[in-house]
Amino acid sequence: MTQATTQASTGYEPLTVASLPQRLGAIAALSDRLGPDSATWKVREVGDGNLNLVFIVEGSKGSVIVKQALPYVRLVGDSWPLPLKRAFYEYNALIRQAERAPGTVPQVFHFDEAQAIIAMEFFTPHIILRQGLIAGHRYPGMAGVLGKFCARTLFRGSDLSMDTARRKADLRLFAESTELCDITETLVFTDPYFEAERNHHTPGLDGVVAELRADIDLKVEAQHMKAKFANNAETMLHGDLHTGSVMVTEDETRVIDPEFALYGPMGFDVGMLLANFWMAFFAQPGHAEKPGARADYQDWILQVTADIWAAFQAEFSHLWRTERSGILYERSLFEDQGQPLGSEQALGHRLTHIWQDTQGFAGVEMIRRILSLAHNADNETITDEALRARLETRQLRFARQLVVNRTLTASLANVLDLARQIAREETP
Ligand code: SR1
Ligand code: MG
Repeated sequence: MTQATTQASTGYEPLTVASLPQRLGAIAALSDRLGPDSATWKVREVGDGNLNLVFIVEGSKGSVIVKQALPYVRLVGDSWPLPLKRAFYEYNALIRQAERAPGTVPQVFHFDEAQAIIAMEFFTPHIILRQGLIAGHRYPGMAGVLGKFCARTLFRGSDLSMDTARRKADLRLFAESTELCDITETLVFTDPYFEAERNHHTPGLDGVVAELRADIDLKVEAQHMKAKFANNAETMLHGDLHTGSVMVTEDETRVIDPEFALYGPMGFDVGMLLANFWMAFFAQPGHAEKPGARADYQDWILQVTADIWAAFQAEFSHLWRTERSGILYERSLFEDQGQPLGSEQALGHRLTHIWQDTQGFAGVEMIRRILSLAHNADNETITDEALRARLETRQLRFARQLVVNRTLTASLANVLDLARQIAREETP
């Protein structure tokens, strides 16, 4: 891989640990927080994601995160170019999420579109949730925060809440984020279902992978999920809401990294989030100190997913009853006509629709994290390859059921029963 080069037309240049203090030292929004003498700032590059440079900058007064987009996919190299404009979408998503779910996302201190730089609040001593789940840590208030975050951002970014002019302006704005949208369309919904060039999987999975790719019902349903993703601009999504996009301490939960933000179906964010907890659930035997040591912890993870969904439903219902001011299901048609039951009926239908989509999107997310390009550390850090293959096989079987049976599974309790049952079965 060669390093990103200066882009002559815009003056874009990637930051380095050495150049950052001098390049950003004159920005008052940063020196106010870090201290005026930028030569004394301590800078570390900590980006371990798939796409960007991420620096922690510490000064005498405090610390900030400086995130800069690279003109290519970091995970792959400069053979896969990617527009810098994704920083613009991330910035726009962050300021909207801050309005819609206050206190949950990093505050932005400075944005430079030409340099694709966002300087923002550094959450410390928080860690990435995925690492906490691998280590077996519990986070008591997390489910409530995540459920509310989804309900607030998804409801308040939709036609249920926004006026038509602002909603359509936002739809136009995010519709231009075509390259990141294309990444999701390709890596999540298409590549897993055939031998795409960028795919890879654990060697012991060859048999089950062949079975899945021969499974016409699964393939058709996965394409129905892709059609929903591409055609249903219900709300502004985070777009990449996995456990690597959540930072936690025992008392605080924060959501980061919405660069994949786009208008899409509500169930996409909820489904991706629950999928990543379900993958953490199935992967636990690969991290157990001794066989069976993580059994209680697995129960806790499943309970978290139940609590997220319950918090989501409760908050979404509350917003439906108190903030429904957009162009859909207008109060003038229901409450104002003395028909509050009509609006409750419609709410029930919307929640059922989101629940069905949630299952389908959760299933395709799990499948792609095992078969497509971008895997997750829950599975990848299991060094015993045979064990990893067994645990991933269970995830694939569970995911297949979610996608194919999403309209038939009545409740989340049924889904959790299925997870427990598949986790108990010995995989051939
Ligand atoms: C090429 S980017 C691969 C993945 O990383 C991001 O976090 C998204 O999940 C994307 O699908
Ligand atoms: Mg990310």
